[in-house]
Amino acid sequence: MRFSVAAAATALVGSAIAADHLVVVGNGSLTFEPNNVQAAEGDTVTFKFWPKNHSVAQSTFANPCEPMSNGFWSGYVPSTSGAATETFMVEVTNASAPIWFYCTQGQHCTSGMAGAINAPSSGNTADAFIEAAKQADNIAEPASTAGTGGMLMNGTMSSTASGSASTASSTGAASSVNVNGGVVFTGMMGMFAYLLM
Ligand SMILES: *[C@@H]1O[C@H](CO)[C@@H](O)[C@H](O)[C@H]1NC(C)=O
Ligand SMILES: *[C@@H]1O[C@H](CO)[C@@H](O)[C@H](O)[C@H]1NC(C)=O
Ligand SMILES: *[C@@H]1O[C@H](CO)[C@@H](O)[C@H](O)[C@H]1NC(C)=O
Ligand SMILES: *[C@@H]1O[C@H](CO)[C@@H](O)[C@H](O)[C@H]1NC(C)=O
Ligand SMILES: [Cu+2]
Repeated sequence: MRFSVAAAATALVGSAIAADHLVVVGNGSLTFEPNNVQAAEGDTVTFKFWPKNHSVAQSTFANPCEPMSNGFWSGYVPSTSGAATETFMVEVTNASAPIWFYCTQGQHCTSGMAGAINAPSSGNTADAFIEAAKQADNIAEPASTAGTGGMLMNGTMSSTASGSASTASSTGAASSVNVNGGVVFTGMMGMFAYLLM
């Protein structure tokens, strides 16, 4: 456990200048806003869910509405009014590698509910990806557990909590974190221990 705590402390220091980028999910339309987040390495992206019952899953440019193997998955985050208290955060570990994602609910993906992190401005652009999503013949949802590859949080993060929360990696570890005055790490220490082995 001592190594785990050291790793957590290092991550805290390292993430002090990392930015968090908000993605508004389904606020009155079947969209992610913005639909192409520009994020630096170490930055986090937080998805916030408006009604009705959306999700975000990582896919590939080639298959926009199907889960990428070992990709992230929020699970469904329903809301009846305004943003759900539950949010999903992923960390960008390589700013040169575009990350593609979509909503797995019903026909949302083929309605264009898809987006990207660091999509290039030519070639495989975010617009081209969304157009491809609209043409997709197949929509599938991940078989993985809600929270895979990121952190599900329930509540508003305080400024002191944001640094530690951004230590979530998108390597497939499922974490559930309750931010309620403080941060409760669930599975995080195990994840650090794993990374150090
Ligand atoms: C949600 O949509 C409403 C209506 O367009 C807009 O006024 C509001 O600013 C949006 N909220 C966010 C967080 O984008
Ligand atoms: C959200 O959608 C999923 C998948 O369609 C469904 O299983 C779940 O029951 C829905 N949740 C609510 C609260 O509607
Ligand atoms: C980052 O992504 C780019 C583009 O996919 C890849 O060429 C590069 O090897 C990746 N870097 C690391 C450290 O994984
Ligand atoms: C989030 O927290 C609230 C208040 O503690 C609780 O009522 C709700 O069930 C929680 N939601 C989830 C998805 O854990
Ligand atoms: Cu949706």
